Amino acid sequence: QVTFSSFMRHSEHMAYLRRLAADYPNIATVEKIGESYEGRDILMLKISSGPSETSTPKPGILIDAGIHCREWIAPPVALYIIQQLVQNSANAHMYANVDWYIVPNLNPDGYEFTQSNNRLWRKNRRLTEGAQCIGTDLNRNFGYYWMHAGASQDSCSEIYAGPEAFSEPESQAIRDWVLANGENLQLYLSFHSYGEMMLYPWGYAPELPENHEDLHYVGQLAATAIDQASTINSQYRVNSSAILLYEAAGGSDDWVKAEGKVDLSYCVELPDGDAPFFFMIPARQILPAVRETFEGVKAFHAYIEENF
Ligand code: 0X9
Ligand code: ZN
Repeated sequence: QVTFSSFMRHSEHMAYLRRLAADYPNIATVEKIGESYEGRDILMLKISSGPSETSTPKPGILIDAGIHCREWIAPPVALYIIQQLVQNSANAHMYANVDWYIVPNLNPDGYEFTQSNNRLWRKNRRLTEGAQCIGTDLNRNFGYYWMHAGASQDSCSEIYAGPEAFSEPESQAIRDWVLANGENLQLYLSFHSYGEMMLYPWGYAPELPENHEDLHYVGQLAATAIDQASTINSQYRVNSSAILLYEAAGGSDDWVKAEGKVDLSYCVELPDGDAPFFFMIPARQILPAVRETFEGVKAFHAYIEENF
């Protein structure tokens, strides 16, 4: 079970997914989409009421969290979405016509390292052959305009992009799943922290995709829903990554949009833990943060259900 009153270990996240799949076999299934460098499972929970009964397939929503392992609020947000969909019957309508694919922890090695060694670790834990320092920034390792801007070839850098695009098992896991199963995906959300921002592509350069008006409109719908529900005074900003934040190539959001062909793709920068904690959001703020974020997810879902 999950209570959202404390941060859980990776093994507890995975046990929760397996438990749900066992308890709710008609709607929840677990798929292992890959393994981290140190051999931890990367699991996805699929939530679906079953195949479409018409000739049009159901739209899918792909969500991941934990790419940057110190951003501890992200996995609970994904787990709360899972809990609310599967275990709160008031939300059953949300998977009637839409399929959900949720990966609560894409960087389990890094996450466990932040639990036991270094709370502020950001990258994964693989040592590139011949490199000096451990770890690749998974959000610089995706293969769309890889290394174009805001990324480094110095292995000791926090934004080390890896020796080549998709050199890491964790980024490969999402890539391979999207390429094999992504045809009907309409929305991608990647949860990060912090800053209360709804970021859309492009991140590699201050240029906008052709559907930027839709991206902005839908992002704003979600942002407004969160702000209105917020009990911690969240105030989201909505814009493209490169324009609002900084140029940074190799992000999952850019790749999923460009190569995964998912038109609506966002990096959601969740709230922080207030100065001086930031990434180190205190456990008592988990519940308010996950609750308000779910209101944004409801707004995203409503748009997808209505438009696809
Ligand atoms: O720098 C990042 O990877 C993200 N910010 S964070 O503070 N969580 O590290 C922003 C990524 C935005 N998307 C792209 N640049 N593609
Ligand atoms: Zn991040």
